[in-house]
Amino acid sequence: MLVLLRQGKIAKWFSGIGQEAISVGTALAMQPDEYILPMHRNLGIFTVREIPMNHLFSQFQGKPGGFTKGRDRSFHFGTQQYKIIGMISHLGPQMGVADGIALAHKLKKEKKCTAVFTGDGGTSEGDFHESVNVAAVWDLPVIFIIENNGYGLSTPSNEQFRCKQFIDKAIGYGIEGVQVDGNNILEVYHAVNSISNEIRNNPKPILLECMTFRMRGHEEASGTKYIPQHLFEEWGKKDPVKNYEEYLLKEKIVDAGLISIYKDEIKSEIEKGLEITFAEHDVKPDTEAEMKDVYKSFHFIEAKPATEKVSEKRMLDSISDAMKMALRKYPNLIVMGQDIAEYGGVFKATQGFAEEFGKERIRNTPLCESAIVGAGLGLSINGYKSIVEMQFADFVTCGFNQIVNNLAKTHYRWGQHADVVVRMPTGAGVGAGPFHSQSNEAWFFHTPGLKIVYPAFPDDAKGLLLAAIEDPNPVMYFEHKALYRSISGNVPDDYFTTEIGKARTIVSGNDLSVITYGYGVHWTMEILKQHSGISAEIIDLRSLMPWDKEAVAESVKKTGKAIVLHEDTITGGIGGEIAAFISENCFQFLDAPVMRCGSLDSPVPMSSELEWNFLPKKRFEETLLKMAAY
Ligand SMILES: Cc1ncc(C[n+]2csc(CCOP(=O)(O)OP(=O)(O)O)c2C)c(N)n1
Repeated sequence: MLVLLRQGKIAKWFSGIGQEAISVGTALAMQPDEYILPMHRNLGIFTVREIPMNHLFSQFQGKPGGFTKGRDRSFHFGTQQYKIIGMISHLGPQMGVADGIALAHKLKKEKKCTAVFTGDGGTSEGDFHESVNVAAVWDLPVIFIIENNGYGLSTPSNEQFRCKQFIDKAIGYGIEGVQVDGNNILEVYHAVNSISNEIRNNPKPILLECMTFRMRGHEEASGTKYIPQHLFEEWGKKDPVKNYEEYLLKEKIVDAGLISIYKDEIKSEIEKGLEITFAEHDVKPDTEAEMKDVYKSFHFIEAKPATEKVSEKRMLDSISDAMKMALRKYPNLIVMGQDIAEYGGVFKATQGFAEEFGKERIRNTPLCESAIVGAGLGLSINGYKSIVEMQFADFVTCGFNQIVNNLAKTHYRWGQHADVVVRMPTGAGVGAGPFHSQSNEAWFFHTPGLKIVYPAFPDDAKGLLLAAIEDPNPVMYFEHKALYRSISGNVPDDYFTTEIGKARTIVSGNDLSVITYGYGVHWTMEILKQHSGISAEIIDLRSLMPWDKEAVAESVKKTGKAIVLHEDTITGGIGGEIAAFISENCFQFLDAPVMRCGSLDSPVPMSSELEWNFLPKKRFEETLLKMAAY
């Protein structure tokens, strides 16, 4: 590996020299069909699971025969075939994913253990705390393996954490911690073997601390100058490979001849693998294929209501109804969120769910967004669907990384879909101030790999939520808190789906088009009632990603004028994208400049006067009149 790296034949490699016993011992002790979630130093996981060398080399060199078709580097890939779920660069998120995988095993009553790795540096991330805590509370059969090698990049342990050893942290989580000499493969093997045997039958997490040392730099370019030389000498004597070889010789289990045969065999395996990879052509960019893999392909088939029966429902009841129907339809659907079980959620969207579906499926979570969104991905990897309720859309910030880097990118990177719907009670107009009122759909709009829906009416709320749950891709589902109980409408009683990506014309008109969504639709309807002389066409986008370009273009071509209205702050809002699209594609049909209307570029204020000054409703009326008169 070192030679290849120096020759520029592999893109990046993080050496595990000195730490091999941990990867190899763990992978040998785990059953071959149990998931392992490794880190950047765990080459041994991949080789013990017998991934052909050429696949690994093609991955490292970004060739088509790798696991990511040249899209991601080194060990940043997963493979269901070998039950290895690779990392994203952010390190800690792996642990929440492991929780989800283990939860799926537990729900399926499979006696399986999951192993996840972190470095000692990675334990400083919030994800470590959240994930270990969730695993502890939910009794998940996960081994959290900490490779304590004394450094996180260049930062020594005493600048990284104050605890003496990590097993002490286990006490704080109410779980067991085991410490082993990570340079002794037999110790690692026996520890993982006995822990996994125990937790397969008696599910619970265990923290396994492996004491070790990194014999090379963080990565090859960064060197090791910051590490005192004597440490290399001391740990060099404990080299796990050399010591084990000597032990096997001493015990007469192998002799020099056998060792040399093994080494030749391995060398030839490596060389053959390299030859195949070197002969392989480079990836050829194909834009269509690149875009196709951003999402898992999914053929939407509209489900029509079986009967014509309808009931008047509030928005909130409709959302609740959709979730109930989905829970009945999909036995593998799990709902997770804070206070959603007996309490029914802060908005009562899951009232009565725990009684009907049980607390295994309607899961109260600890107060942690990142580990739970990660667990959603883990559930998806292991055969489940999930809905994750953010208590308020604002709190998604704490699960942001898992959404934009894990849920959104996994399918593009290595073909694993993330079958997760994140429910986002959003929006202002409820006097709740800057942290319970934000419109943050634009954060996700800019992240390839996510779908976004945002219904404005109870029937769409049901049809779109059911479509989102059917869709195997990650969907951000925005539901406006102010509309929960203020808007009612007839909703089909039966199961039905509404296609994601299709706008709805609320009112037809000829003078101008108002393109909007969410609360904006209701503001527009209300204001237009006061201006009956203006024939405006209201387009409710309903879906923001993908959004219905055809419907927008068709309307603008007819009316020649477009206002884009949203509740979100104006700068960097979705309206900018829509306005740009109209300008680029409908310019010759326009009789006026495209106008945008959004909230002030300030945080959302609390007091009603300030809040309605912040929101664009009043300014929209002015814009409407200006546009009509243009
Ligand atoms: C969230 C995040 N911050 C910073 C980095 C940059 N980084 C990569 S590895 C690393 C140190 C990791 O240390 P440790 O977890 O102890 O693992 P080791 O490299 O020692 O095996 C850092 C800071 C990152 N990858 N992710």
